[in-house]
Amino acid sequence: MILDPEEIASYGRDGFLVLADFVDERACEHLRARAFELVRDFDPQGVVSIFSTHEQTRTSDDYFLESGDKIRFFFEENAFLPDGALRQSKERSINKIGHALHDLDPVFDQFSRTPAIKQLVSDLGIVEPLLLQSMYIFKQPRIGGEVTCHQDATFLYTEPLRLAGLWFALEDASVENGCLWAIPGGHKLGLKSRFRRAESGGTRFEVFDNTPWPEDNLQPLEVKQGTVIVLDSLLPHLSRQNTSARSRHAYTLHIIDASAHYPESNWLQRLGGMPLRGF
Ligand SMILES: O=C(O)CCC(=O)C(=O)O
Repeated sequence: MILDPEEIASYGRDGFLVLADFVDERACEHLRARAFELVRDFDPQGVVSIFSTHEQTRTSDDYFLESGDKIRFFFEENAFLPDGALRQSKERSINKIGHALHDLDPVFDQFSRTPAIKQLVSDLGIVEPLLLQSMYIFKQPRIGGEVTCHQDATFLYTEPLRLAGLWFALEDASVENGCLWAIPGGHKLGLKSRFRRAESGGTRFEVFDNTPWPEDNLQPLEVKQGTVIVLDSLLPHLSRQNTSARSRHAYTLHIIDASAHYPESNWLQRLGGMPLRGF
């Protein structure tokens, strides 16, 4: 076991767990260097045109909805000028890379499938783990956009709920550069909505409870490089805009249990047939 009984109890109580020094500095820097290489080799031309055509909603929806078994690059909302050109370099414009880095890139595969992560996920009660989704989040200096309060189960729903989120700090994260914030105990409030594929194409939210989050109870999770934050699938969490001059790189991994049903209505699907894998 990696988690002791006290940590398991606090995870049950708060809905999150902060484990400092889970990943060593070398591994964090190796992943950062690999992300920089992926961005260097990425030709934004095709994607910029997708986001700047008249059919913007449909084509950008498709680019997103087909990304479950691909490595795709998503821009910050304010990355484009009115004529569709990037305001600044692509290196400073990308919000995140997703969503199958862990299966398609050898460096991300190795980072995601260590014995320590395997044990952590087992300690969380996931018996037949499948690595569903990975994201490299840049939270760019000055323009890194906010992520509004949400539960991960809204986006990655299973029946019954068997989903764990792992958020790895690849750089120090503070209030200044847009760290995570969470509502301790908020995972007991129930699932508020599901983000699903719409029958008519695109996506829609199915809302079960539209009362506002008790955001007065939000707590900042300021952490050092190498920390992993474990998130219950129902935990409300967010990150604010990065207004500082420092980036805040993070890597996230979402793992489900093969024994739970994964609906075809979830936005994230592996349409190309590449199977999900465990550790
Ligand atoms: O890293 C962030 O800024 C937010 C990430 C997040 O909330 C998520 O991936 O669910």
